[in-house]
Amino acid sequence: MPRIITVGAAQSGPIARTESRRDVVARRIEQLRQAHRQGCDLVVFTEVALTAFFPHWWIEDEAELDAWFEHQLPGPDTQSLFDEARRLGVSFYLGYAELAYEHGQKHRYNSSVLIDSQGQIAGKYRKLHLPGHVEHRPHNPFQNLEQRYFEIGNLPLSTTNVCGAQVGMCICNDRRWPETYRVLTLAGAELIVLGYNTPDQIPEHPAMNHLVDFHNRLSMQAGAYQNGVWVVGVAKAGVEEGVSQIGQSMIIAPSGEVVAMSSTREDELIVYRCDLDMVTYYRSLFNFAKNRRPEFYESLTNRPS
Ligand code: ING
Repeated sequence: MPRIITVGAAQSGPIARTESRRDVVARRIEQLRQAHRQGCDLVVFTEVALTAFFPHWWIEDEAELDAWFEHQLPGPDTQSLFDEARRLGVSFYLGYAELAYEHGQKHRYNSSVLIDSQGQIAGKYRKLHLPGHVEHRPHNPFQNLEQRYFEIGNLPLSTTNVCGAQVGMCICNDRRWPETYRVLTLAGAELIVLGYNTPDQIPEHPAMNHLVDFHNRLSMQAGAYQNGVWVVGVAKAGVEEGVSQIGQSMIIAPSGEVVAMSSTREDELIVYRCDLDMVTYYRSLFNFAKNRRPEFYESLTNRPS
């Protein structure tokens, strides 16, 4: 009996600064319903899927900054999303800005959760690889202040069983680091899900601008093939508060083939029936137990640079 999980990648178009969470949640619920109608077991939303990507602009006031974060999840504005997922029996991945109190201290993370078909939080992750900068760069056409607004995650890359699949989570820049896929795969991932906010230009590195789409595809296709794992990457796309972001939400098979890709930079759902037995097939090529030599890698990687 083939092990199939039907996955919906729910790309988000731009979210305006002035758009209420309630209105954005309504957009996400509409995608959830569309996915259910198309037989999805799991829906993957994007990074910071409930608001505009506020690291793109300078914020001085702490209260103003905190307003961009979820102080509880689910909270008053997001409970309806969890309730609808439970009613429909659909699991989902949600990227969001998390404000957490740990040992009485306030912390801010770029986070994601995996929600099971009962609407319960089954897994949680906090972004480990934070791009961007701390200082204001007024001469840039936009900022990337993730290193100012978020702390480095303090939760391990891990996998959770939802919809009968071992699912690993990561977020945006994490997808550019080969370790992300390898660690999640060694942790048993059959499917890796992630969201991203990726501008179509890099202010500090204009020479790379023509490669932004290629690097997006390359990172995830390589991660999928070299680890024999399904990869689902979901964009916050379009021109959001003046920042033009790529779309290219895609579902990638363990072969590295892109089996589905978005064709707009708006709210768009792409769906694919992912055969988890492909993971077993490709792992026969990449037999981690038999063919990896970690005892050599560690010595190589631990060499002083
Ligand atoms: N955004 C971008 C990303 O990793 C970036 C930042 C763009 C880094 C291009 C390097 C090159 O897709 C986030 N939010 O990580």
